[in-house]
Amino acid sequence: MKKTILTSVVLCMVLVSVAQNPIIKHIFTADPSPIVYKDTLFLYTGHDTASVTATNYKMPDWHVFSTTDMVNWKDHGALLSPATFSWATGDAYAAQCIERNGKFYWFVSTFHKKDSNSNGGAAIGVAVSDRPTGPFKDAIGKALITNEMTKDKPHAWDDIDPTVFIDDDKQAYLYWGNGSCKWVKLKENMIETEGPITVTEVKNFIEGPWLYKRKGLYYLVYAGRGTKPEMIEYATSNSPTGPWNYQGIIQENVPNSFTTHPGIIDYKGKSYFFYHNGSLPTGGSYRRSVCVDYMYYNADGTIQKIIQTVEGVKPVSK
Ligand code: FUB
Repeated sequence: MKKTILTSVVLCMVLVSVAQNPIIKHIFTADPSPIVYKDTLFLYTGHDTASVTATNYKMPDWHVFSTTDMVNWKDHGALLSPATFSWATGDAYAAQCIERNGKFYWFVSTFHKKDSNSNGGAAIGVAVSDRPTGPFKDAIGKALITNEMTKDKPHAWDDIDPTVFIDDDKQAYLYWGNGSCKWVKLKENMIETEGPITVTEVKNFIEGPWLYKRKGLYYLVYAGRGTKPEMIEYATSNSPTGPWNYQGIIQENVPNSFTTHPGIIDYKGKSYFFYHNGSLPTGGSYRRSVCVDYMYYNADGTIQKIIQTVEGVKPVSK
């Protein structure tokens, strides 16, 4: 009898220790955005707090987590919320933080109050800090992108989901959008746009773009096929401004969530794909959880299908 109990306890411990996904289990998290700074991987996420029966998002703030071994995650807390932006109201949608010249710029999507600068709707703001874990303050004092700046889509939430990329020539690009993909150059100060906003053709694009470069090729990875639960698809280009050549689906639907959202990073010699699903107990489309799995490239630069696992990734040395 004693032996059976001991065996069960050991088995449970083994199962718990191999089940890394979702990587954050004490709160519901969404829209992952990783960066590496000084040997530490920092993960910026949204925070779902909707009730089990809710039919829409309730996202009060953005959180920061960090790891040095890919399996132990430190929660630095809710380091930013729409309340930081005097012009903002409503939910803390997808965001991405990026470092430039020792400062950390956290580009966020939230919603604009009705005031002299905007008639409301989704908007993109920027918070800045000297450290990856804050304190963060509004970098501009107004929104960087308002609903009025893009006219191609009639719905009020088309200006969400910022992704920022700095090219080798130091030019920064902001991509974003829901229903259509838009981009604009950023000045070196990262808080002003430069030149016109362009709407670019990206097959099956719905939302959640993630822009990066690998071995001279530009990648635009995004949530697509929004009429069904979302999948992650991607396109490549020889230029950060396109044209974008559609390459296919890399992640099928995720368990128990209508949306999914890519965040991609290389860390300590491996490529990682962050996303969210609804797999925690009582989880769902408005109670999502961030996961991570390996990402592999073929020799020609195409991305292999992401294999979603409960095990997640293995520890790397600190
Ligand atoms: O989390 C709110 C919204 O759901 C995000 O902005 C989208 O990318 C989708 O994940």
